[in-house]
Amino acid sequence: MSEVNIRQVPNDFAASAHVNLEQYESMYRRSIQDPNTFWAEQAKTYLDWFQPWDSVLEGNFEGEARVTWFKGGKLNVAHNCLDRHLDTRGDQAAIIWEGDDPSEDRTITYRELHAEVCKFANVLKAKGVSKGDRVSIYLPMIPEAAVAMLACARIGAVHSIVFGGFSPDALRDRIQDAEAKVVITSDQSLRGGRKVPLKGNADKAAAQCPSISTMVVVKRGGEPVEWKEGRDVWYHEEVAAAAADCPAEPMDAEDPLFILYTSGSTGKPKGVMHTTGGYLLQAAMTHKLVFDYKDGEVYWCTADVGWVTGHSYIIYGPLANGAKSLMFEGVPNYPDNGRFWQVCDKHNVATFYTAPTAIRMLMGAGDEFVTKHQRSTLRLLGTVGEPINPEAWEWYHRVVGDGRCPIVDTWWQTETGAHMIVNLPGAVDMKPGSATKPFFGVEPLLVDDQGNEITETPAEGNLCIRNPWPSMMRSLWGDHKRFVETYFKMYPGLYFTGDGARRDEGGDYWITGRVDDVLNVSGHRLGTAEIESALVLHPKVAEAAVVGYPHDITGQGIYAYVTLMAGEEGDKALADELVKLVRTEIGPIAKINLIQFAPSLPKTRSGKIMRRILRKIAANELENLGDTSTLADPEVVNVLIDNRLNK
Ligand code: 6R9
Repeated sequence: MSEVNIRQVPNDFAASAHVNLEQYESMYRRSIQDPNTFWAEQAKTYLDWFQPWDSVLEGNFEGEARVTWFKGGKLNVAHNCLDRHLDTRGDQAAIIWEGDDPSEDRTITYRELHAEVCKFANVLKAKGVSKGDRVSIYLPMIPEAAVAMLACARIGAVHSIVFGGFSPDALRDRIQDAEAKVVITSDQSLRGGRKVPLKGNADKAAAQCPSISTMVVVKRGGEPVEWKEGRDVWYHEEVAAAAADCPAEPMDAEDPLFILYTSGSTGKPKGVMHTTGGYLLQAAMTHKLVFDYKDGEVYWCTADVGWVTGHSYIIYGPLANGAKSLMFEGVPNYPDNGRFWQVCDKHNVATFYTAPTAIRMLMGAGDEFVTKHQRSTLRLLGTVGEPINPEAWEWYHRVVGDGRCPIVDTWWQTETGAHMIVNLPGAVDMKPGSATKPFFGVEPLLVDDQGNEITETPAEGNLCIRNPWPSMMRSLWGDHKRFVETYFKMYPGLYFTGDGARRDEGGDYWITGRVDDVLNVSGHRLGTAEIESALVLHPKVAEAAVVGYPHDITGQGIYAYVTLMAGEEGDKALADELVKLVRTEIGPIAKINLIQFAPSLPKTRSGKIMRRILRKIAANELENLGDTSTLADPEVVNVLIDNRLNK
């Protein structure tokens, strides 16, 4: 890997960028040497405070890893994203919404969004929601999702968005864990011309959620839905009757803003909890500097608000900066594979931010879908969600960006809240496939399996972060013990990311992917344990082990090894049933690609499944299976190899 292909940001771009190399280096140095002064300055620059804080950073990653930023400071996220812009840009677009159907779009100004948020905040209050209460949001990519988030923030309620592609059971688990009072959904969702019955799913979930007293339903698809009198209300009716005046609740910087469930290596999904001040600061600052956002530009992040990328980079970061944020309801290949670029031309998009899986899919569809559109307003491209392979990077750069737009590769996580390692454009050269250098205040390091820091360079190891940063999660909802155990036990005193990384000769970081039992399929995180739990629900299944294997489009595919109960036969029909079962339990995003029925699984003498071997067989990498001598029955491996499915 020594001949790294270094690419420079074009001079004219660099000349007008918010941050150049010299500034990056001196600011980075200050952010590490004197974080309190550095972040206090940023907090005053980027946010509006009702009352100043008592202390900037308190706490560290030792012991219980209790960390606070700007404690005692009072602010409100909705005020920062809406009210403070009204005088200067009240009539400017806040959200430019593009529907699934290319003939449908809507522009919502800051003034309009502010009014709608105030009204809906009053609706929530009238339904008994007050500061600290949880509200679940299960909506498609429609403006009401932004309204719901900001209305919660305005009154201090904690939102928990559940991606619309999750099943009723997954929604139920998340509502129950958060003990939400209200769930906000829509009659249907519309994606790629297809309707999904979201309200029907929410009904199934809510039937098992005694905490839910109200279901607010947005009309989107227009088809009839079941109605539970006394619980269900229409969004449009409630909002029409609500007052447009609702003061923004002064929140402590450390009051919770949202919970977002994400997959971990074990057990049920974790409710990652973010708070108010530090989160908004780093979301706003990275949005401005990483995307080199200039006032008046149209900025487009294609993520869904059900993921952290949608939270930080469709809603909170851009709106805190008074940006024009494009929100897209549809999919990249509807009505055809040119949709992204057609939308870029239609709305004069300057910044475009998407995931490698979408880039690879569109690359496979052919250049003509891109080149038939102008893309002349594009200035910067971004990528997130998984490592981008250099081939996809080159195509994105050359074909989509006409070789003229820099690409920012942004590494971060649900847990980190905002960008952590990224090539700041105008300051840092690009290296296809590398996220390169830490953002301000972030100290990455590599640690070996024994927990020793690897100080030499180049090197490869487990990626950790040394000190707290403002937008880090503060806890797992209702389970601080699990928070400590998951992130701070493995390497005491450090935050463990779960990712592996390489540091090259130049000191730049290359994320190599998860080193734990978390899969990354199309940029979506899925725990192998969740999928295994779903598989063993089937009466014929005795045991299951799930691993990822390299997949051209989705990055990773899902490979399941299934052992059946004695006397049962594995055939195509049963495999199909199991694929369906997992889809029903978790949702369409958990699509198993390959199921291998196995008489038994390779285990150590203590009964631990040797996933390392299963991963190699699934990847069809048979040369280097490693040491199998500790297996209880080494012969099992040969049977698995003979019957492997990815040849
Ligand atoms: C923002 C987001 C986090 C995991 C993370 C890593 C992978 C994200 C990446 C990347 C390489 C990048 N990941 N961005 N890997 N390069 N630029 O995706 O959050 O859904 O929590 O996933 O995604 O493995 O640990 P989340």
